[in-house]
Amino acid sequence: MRLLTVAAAQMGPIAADEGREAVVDRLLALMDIASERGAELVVYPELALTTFFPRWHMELSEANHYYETEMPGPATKVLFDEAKRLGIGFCLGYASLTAEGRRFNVYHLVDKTGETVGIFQKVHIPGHDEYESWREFQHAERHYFEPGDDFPVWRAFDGIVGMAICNDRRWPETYRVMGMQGAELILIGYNTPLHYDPDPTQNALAGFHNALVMQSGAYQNGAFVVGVAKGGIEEGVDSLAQSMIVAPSGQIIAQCITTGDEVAVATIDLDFTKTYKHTLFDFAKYRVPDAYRRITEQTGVELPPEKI
Ligand code: CDT
Repeated sequence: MRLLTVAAAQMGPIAADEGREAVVDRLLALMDIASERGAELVVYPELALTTFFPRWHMELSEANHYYETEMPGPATKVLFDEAKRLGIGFCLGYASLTAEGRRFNVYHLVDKTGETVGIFQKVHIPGHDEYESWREFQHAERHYFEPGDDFPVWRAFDGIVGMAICNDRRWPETYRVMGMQGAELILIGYNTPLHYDPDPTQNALAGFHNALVMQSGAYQNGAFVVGVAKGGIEEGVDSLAQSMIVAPSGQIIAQCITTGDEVAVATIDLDFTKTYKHTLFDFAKYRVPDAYRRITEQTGVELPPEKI
């Protein structure tokens, strides 16, 4: 058995004027609760240090204060210090502005000794680039972030760990690319508004779709998935909560029940991944790459919109 106690540290809303120090205090409180409950890894949401600023369209130069230029920085060092003191790892989502002026939506994994394991850059950037006046609120992630181009995995926490951010979780390739590298534990943070302007018929299905994709991704790749929300009504926009820990069986084994700051904990056995990786989803034995290639070649054309 390779037992690991993991915590989904869900956050409620972060107000636009809530300073980094106040937010970090909340992260520390969640970390302490997780640690008291035996967690060795605490997983925070996407963009966990600020409000979800892509709901507003502004000049990039006006948005700079939402980005981190160093990690740890002056406000976040205490999080690294406390985690090291407690001997707990963590995964933190934030907006990153690099020295070269590049902007990414990242997930940063830190081990129990306070050392960085890896930094993942969100690949599937949803929403739009230009201001769109017809929307109730903006989702201008494509204005604020460039996409990453990889789903790496890392050996950490005695297992093989991968990361994804929010919209990435809706795409089967996200899990499969990591699954092909043996991922046993996939960490996912999200901010999912409950109102989707391009097609409001999807609004009522937000919770269903959230569970659907993470449970399928876990099951079809024999991996544990930890999905962590920033939920509740933030600056007037209601977002999905329902953070969850999913087993390779596809079953939800822990889930948050509020829309605020809350910790859901589960002790998982990373060896349980073999139950699926070595049977139904034995990739080496059952995948048919030649067929997939042929099908992709045949269907890999872009359909004009009227035919979709
Ligand atoms: N943060 C994020 O990626 N949210 C998206 C909203 C999609 S609608 C633009 C999500 O997939 O949940």
